[in-house]
Amino acid sequence: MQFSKKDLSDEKLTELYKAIILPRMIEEKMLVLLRQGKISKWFSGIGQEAIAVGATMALQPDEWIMPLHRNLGVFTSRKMPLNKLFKQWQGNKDGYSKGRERSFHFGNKEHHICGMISHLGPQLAIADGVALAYKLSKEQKVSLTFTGDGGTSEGDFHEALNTAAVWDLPVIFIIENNGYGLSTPTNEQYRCKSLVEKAAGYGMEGVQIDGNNILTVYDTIKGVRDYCIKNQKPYLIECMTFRMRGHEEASGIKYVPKNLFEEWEQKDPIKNYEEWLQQEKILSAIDIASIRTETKNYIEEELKIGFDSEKIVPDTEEEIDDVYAQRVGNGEWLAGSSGLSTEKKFINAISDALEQSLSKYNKLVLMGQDIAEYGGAFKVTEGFVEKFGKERIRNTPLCESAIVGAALGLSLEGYKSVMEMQFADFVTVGFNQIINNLAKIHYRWGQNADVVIRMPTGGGVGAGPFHSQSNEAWFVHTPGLKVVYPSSPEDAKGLLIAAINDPNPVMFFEHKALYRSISGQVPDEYYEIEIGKAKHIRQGEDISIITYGAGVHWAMEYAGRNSNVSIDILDLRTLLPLDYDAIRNAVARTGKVLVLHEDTLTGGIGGEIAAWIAEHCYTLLDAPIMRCASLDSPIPFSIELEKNFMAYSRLGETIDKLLAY
Ligand SMILES: Cc1ncc(C[n+]2csc(CCOP(=O)(O)OP(=O)(O)O)c2C)c(N)n1
Repeated sequence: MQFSKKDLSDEKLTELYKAIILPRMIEEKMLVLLRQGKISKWFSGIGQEAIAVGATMALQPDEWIMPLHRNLGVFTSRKMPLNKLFKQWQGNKDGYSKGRERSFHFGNKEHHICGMISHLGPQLAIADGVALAYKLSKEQKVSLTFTGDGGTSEGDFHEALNTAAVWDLPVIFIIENNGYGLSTPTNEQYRCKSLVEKAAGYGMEGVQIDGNNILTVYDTIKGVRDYCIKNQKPYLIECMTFRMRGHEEASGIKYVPKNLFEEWEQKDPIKNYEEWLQQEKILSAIDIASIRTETKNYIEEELKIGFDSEKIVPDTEEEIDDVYAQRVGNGEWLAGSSGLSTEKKFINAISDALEQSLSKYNKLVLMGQDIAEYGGAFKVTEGFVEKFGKERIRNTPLCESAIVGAALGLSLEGYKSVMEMQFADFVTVGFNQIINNLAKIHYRWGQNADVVIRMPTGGGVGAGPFHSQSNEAWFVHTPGLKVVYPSSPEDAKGLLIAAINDPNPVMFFEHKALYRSISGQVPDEYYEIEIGKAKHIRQGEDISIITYGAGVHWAMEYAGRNSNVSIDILDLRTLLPLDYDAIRNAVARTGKVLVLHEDTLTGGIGGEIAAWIAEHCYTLLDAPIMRCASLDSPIPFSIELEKNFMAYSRLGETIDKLLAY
């Protein structure tokens, strides 16, 4: 192995030595503890330390890194207290995730590390978002993210690299090519000669380097960092290395030919560097022995603290409380006071909320397909580019997953973002980021995801199975998200402003059929409507209809046409969290409840509401709880079939059934 000192001082070379032996010596200790049953699972990075350590040392300490499961060297080189890391690995309350996450699945804002989720791929686009924040704030910084050779096959790799290239983002993408993805060798993973060839396909520069040579890694990444900042461009680095142990300690290595271990043992990053330091007389054998003793003592001392901690006593209230970030100025919602209002269509109320929020927050970015000059598929953002510029009103490539990930990255740097899903249906290709990254991050390690995803949803427009679905129930089942679904222009504006103010990820459903068919008085000023508060919109005595979105208009229309029935209507407005007090009051008012929604019946939120009423309001009921929902089929294209599909077509008969009790 050839080492080149370049202009590095002996102190720097020694610092790098100390940094690279720390993760190795910790791991050697961990393997002993694993055998003793003191920790449960371990993914080894032995033999690959030069990459994590070299990369981290080449960056500034306040530049974000997105590491993976073999990158202990990132955590140690950022000087995280070892005792706290030990607590983390044991699932201790005083670790970085209060015992909620395993091994390296956590992050920490103070150390600018955004840990992975189990799914390989999604962390790449988070780096795009961080780099976008740096770019918008004109900071001289890069973000750096890791992937394995296996991870490069994920669609997220493609989306993240493409977005970084198109948006000219200063991101360093590092591939740790260690020969295997679990048991899959590289010849079953990709067909190009080397992974760095992929850089050209994205229109970015790339280089393949020896990932076992700490000086090569350090020097390359320092240079690449300068390049990315100066040119405002991403860069791909393929680091060649080898996984010297099993995928994880329990999974064995039978499938790896023995000679490969022998070959790579000769290229061990620590042994080689140590020998070179001695040859060059930078460190003597005595120096090395003393550094090793010092490191060993440090690990032992920290272990004593780390292993001397109490077992977790679950606190249910804390578990639930930590799912969401607290709203700033919690409890005080900004009510309008001027009394001035204008008649507006639903769609214009949405535009109003966005426009006023963009004026209020310099650090608010809008992202979506065709939202800039074109104004979006529904023209919600028409004219915004002229007012707020293309930096903040961002057209995105066709890559929902990367954009949701980038939104999370923006949030790490204190930005807010609103992403427009062109149609709510397309959320399926950004699903993983929403469900697993955005929704869970606050509970996992206390980081919030200040993101609103606008979801033009629903049918009645003859657009067929992939442009008309109601998919709100998918998200209601995911703790960590908020799900908002307004039915009137006034609510749409106030709720969207509140959603943008909320530090949590909010799925904001906008019914497409209401965009231009519904108008109402909308306050001119900037105001909020409380998230989680339903609205009692019609007083009645015979039955209570609990509904939201288009259902509110169906119920109102039916009540208007049938003056012989006294119908009480509750508009839920927010589906997660539900307003249980308002639901109870609605039940109490009539004793007969119908839950109405456009979403299909089975697994729809109506089932949840009905179950809650049965459990908590049984004595208030005079009839079974009824549900009226759309057919349990995909939503069809033909207008006749769509009408038949819709809950509305069975509303009258369901009400009659209920009244008959
Ligand atoms: C989306 C997804 N699919 C499958 C897995 C299971 N899995 C965990 S690690 C791994 C191999 C990863 O290989 P590579 O990206 O080369 O990284 P390495 O483990 O070699 O460092 C697999 C298949 C996963 N975590 N995420």
